[in-house]
Amino acid sequence: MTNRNKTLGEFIIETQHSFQYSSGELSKLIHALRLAAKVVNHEVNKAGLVDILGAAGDTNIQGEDQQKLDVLANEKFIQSLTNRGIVCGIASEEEDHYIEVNSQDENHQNKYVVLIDPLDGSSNIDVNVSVGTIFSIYRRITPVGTPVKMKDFLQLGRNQVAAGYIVYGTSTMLVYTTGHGVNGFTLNPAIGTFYLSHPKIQFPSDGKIYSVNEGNYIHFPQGVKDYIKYCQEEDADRPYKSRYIGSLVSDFHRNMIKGGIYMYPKSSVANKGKLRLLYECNPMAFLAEQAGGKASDGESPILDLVPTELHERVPFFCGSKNMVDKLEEFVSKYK
Ligand code: AHM
Ligand code: MG
Repeated sequence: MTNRNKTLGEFIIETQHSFQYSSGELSKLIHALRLAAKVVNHEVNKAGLVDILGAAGDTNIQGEDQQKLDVLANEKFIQSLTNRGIVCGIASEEEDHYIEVNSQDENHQNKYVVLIDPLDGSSNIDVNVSVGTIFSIYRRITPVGTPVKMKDFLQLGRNQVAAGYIVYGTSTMLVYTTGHGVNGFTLNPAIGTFYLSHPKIQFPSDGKIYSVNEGNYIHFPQGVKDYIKYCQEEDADRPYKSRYIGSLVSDFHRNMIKGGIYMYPKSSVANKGKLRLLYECNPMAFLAEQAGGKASDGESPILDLVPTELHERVPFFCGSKNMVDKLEEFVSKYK
């Protein structure tokens, strides 16, 4: 059997030994995410057929309308993760507070916390544009068997033991890392199996795509404006192409395959940008670094930022290493 047709299940078993804690629990956790991904994929794919589109009527903690599929994806991932006795806590973009798992059971040995954005880019759902799920996994730092605490979630991105995303696109892919490179698996919908389709993904060190919501240009810091102008200037390999789906997972995925930079800067109307550090930026930054790319808040590596709250936002620049270096060079001129 070649790498090309290895299933995700086989891959998880084969690579389990390379994980430093190697008790099999992380593997079970990835299995749980894989299962929920298939269920959510099924729901996303039939979104146009049944009456599950549109806002559910609630707003989440950031004051945004929740789409019904957000709620459903949130439920599915939480269910799948709590059923297996592996995680001690879950934080989700769709939940105001973190969820304690098994906190009543003093004998539980659950070591992992999961932070998740169950359906990112959900404003794209009702126009049939790709959405994604993003996940980030840490070992708890408080003692096993005790209720999970906020500090288990507010860890440095560098401490992540695994991270990944599912992109519900023209095909559905699960892409993840456990700190040994990045591998991508494509779902064969006919039989419901993920196959290793993109082994050892590498971010090209240079790229020709920049992804940013240019409608906000007027509000961006001058360094970012200058970098955007640089992207648009005529030179040997420029102007770059502008590609912005408005779905972080999809924009990131394309840039990682083709080479490019994704930007969500701070602005004069949002002084920390939009994206959430813990369950959007950190997992993407871990994947980017593992694939040879780079992620920064404009000055410092995302993975070195000290989180202070569950839903905090941070400016985010992520992609091909040389492009992010260049962006930082422009930003540093206005320090
Ligand atoms: P969400 O978590 O509410 O879906 O917001 C995150 C999304 C990203 O996927 C995307 O890159 C970005 O928001 C787009 O924001 P904007 O419409 O402001 O460009
Ligand atoms: Mg999101």
